[in-house]
Amino acid sequence: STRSPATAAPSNDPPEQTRTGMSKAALKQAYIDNLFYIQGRFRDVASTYDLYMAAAFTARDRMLERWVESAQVYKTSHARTLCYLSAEYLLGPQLTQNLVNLGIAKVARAAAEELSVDFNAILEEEVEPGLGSGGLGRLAACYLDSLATQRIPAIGYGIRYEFGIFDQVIQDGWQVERSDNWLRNGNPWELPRPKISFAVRYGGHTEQTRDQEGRSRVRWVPEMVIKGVAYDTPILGYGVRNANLLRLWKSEAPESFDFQTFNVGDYYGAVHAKIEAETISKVLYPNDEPEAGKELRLKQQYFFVSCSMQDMIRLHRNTVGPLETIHQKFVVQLNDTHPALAIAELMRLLVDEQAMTWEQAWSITRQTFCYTNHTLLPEALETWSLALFERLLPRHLEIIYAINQEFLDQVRVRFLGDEARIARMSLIDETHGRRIRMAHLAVVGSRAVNGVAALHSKLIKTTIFKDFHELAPERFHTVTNGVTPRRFMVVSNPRLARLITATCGHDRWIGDLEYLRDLETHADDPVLQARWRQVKIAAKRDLACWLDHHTGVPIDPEAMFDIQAKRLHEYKRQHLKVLHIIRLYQRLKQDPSVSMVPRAFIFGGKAAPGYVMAKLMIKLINAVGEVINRDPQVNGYLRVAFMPNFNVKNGQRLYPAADLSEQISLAGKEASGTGNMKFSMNGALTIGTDDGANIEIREAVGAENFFLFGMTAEEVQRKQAEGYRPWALYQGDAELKSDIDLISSGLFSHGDPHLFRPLTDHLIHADPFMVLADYRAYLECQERVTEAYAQPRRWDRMSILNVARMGRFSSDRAIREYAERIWQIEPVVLDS
Ligand code: NBY
Repeated sequence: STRSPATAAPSNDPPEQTRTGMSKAALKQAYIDNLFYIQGRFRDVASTYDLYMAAAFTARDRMLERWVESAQVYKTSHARTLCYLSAEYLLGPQLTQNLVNLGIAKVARAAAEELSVDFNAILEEEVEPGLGSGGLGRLAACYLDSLATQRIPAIGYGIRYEFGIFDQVIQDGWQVERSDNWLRNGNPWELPRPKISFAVRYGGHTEQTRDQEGRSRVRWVPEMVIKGVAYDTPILGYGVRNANLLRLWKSEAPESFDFQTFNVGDYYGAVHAKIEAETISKVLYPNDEPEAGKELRLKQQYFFVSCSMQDMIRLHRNTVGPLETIHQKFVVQLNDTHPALAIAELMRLLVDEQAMTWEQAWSITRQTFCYTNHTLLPEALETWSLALFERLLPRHLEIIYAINQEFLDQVRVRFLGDEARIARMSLIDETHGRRIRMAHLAVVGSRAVNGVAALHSKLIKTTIFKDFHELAPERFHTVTNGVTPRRFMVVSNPRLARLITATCGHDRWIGDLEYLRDLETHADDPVLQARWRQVKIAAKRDLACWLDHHTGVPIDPEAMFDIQAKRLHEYKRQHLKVLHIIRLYQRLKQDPSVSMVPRAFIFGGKAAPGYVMAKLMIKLINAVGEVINRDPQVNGYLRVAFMPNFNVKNGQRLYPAADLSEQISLAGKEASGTGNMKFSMNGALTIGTDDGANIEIREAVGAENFFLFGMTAEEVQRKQAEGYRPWALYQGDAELKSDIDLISSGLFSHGDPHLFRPLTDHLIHADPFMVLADYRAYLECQERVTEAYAQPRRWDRMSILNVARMGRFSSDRAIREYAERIWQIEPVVLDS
């Protein structure tokens, strides 16, 4: 009957195991049980949403088993634990990822299908937690996956934003932001921990007092107190029993908030305080560069950092004990400067609340933290106005002053009388109104500092951190970013994964990506090449179908898929790509008989809501697309589509379908890039500049399998020092001039010559990212791309070799490097 959960089929599992059994029969039974006991539904009336939730809980039960086991083993082991502090985690959809890491992706699908559940439909139902804005947040998510896979005990700490990165819709070619209410249907992956909560204080003033022994102490009398509550998400490793923990903090008002004020009759005041407390974790700031002076953002940073440091101390107390050894048990990795306040907060907790001496607290703190820098753009380095900081965190300002004084005294000893150097290195910038330099705090308070690619690490030592490098060169490291092959190959490109496994004769590559090398000897095999092409065309068909449905742009899957997907930013130079498209368009219009490889240009990416130029670039892409796509004279050769709402889920549709990956930032500006790795791992060839991790990808796959163009970082520096004059380039290159002039003519703006003027004027007169300087080299390089694509066997070989040689760019390798060189943390093996 339909009144109680049906029995699926006789189970082969021992009875005590059925709840978390891994057989198909056990999974079917668990699925039906969860549908019934959690969703309160039986099969016939269950909605797709109910079916998704039942599947999620079925996976979660199995995850919890590993999680509890890991927690028990970690607790008794003497291994160190890594605390990864990040304001962002861009996790993406969880269900398939977790099934893969449980090792039951196939059998779970079969079980669902035997229950007549359309598995693809339930996957579409899943909303992703978009708790990040771009590469930095996604890197944190890849590292969580690899930390567990590499068996490193780790806790990811962050913020449980109620609203993540906005959803992007395109209206009339413009980006429109829609709020992302990702929690509206509930989140099956998290466990609320109401008992794990900490008070977080803001504002007020400090007082000098004495303790019982008569030592002088500081007491902070805050103006506002809120609390942070833990929400835990289990993170599984692949091919291991280890499971780690992502602990995100939600802000709430303290329980007692209303009574005090309510009793004196100020009910609205009490409600207001509650709203203010809840606001702190309400929304992610959608910028991929800091926006100066946002008070709420500083509150957010302090909020999660304070909860995390208090939690770390609590955990240490629960297990090993004496606070003096906390740096032996924990390492804290700062994902950029957003959590750098943790340095001052740990000092405060140790000195003010645990009555430790300043010297001992500083020694412990200095041995605990490590800092990763993710940007070289000087304007993107985070600073806080001193006035705001003092108002919100008066005690932390005192601590930062004290750290600064001690630090600058040391600098003075080394560089006697070099006051310019002192001013440059100070934690306080006195040149733009008084501001706190978070990057300097992060460097001074850490035992290791690293960049995210070889070039980037070299550049931070010679530019933004030059003085610090001269002072303590041994603290500077490099760890090139990586991405997880579980999500970006196995989950998102199952056809390719199957082909690789069949060709290599094993699937060891999933847990150790260097094994992709086994493909190399098959690169010229015509049978493999034919299958390789079939896999690519199938992915292209899927994407074309999705794009047609969501944008109305029909794309021929036989065309070359030329894709640029990343945040919209001038330094990433989406407009350089647009100039290339316009050039091809003009060539075809002038000579319709010109031979051309059909190309589909596909863009994806969000613009920061306040970044006017980036939003205008989106409009330009769509405007050019509109003209080209409806012009029958060219649209057999050229198509332009803008994928709306590029996020993890949609990214997973793009990477498998790309023939050509666009990585065309101005050399020296892209710290690493990680999309470049995702594309290449899926068999796309890269056209790219000498920038970030492109350089290392090219080295790995072979220069002959990579399309390099443009200036080097050194040439960029030299040109800028000489005085860069884009106007002369514009005047001196007739095609370049005519491409830019076509934009200014109004052809793409229904006759309005003004719409794109801010963009074209900026290119001609300022061009800070030197689009015009690389234009010619880019066009020429694209000719080489066309030539290679016209020789399918050559292209296939290059594509296979790209995949075969991408092993180094697994986040597993990156995490092993961090663990060995920076953290000195040993893996903890769980048996059974
Ligand atoms: O980090 C990116 C870099 O641009 C990219 O080259 C690198 O591969 C990636 C991982 O290392 N940076 C990035 O994504 N940054 C942000 O998303 C970001 C977000 C917020 C703020 C600053 C940067 N903020 O200050 O609010």
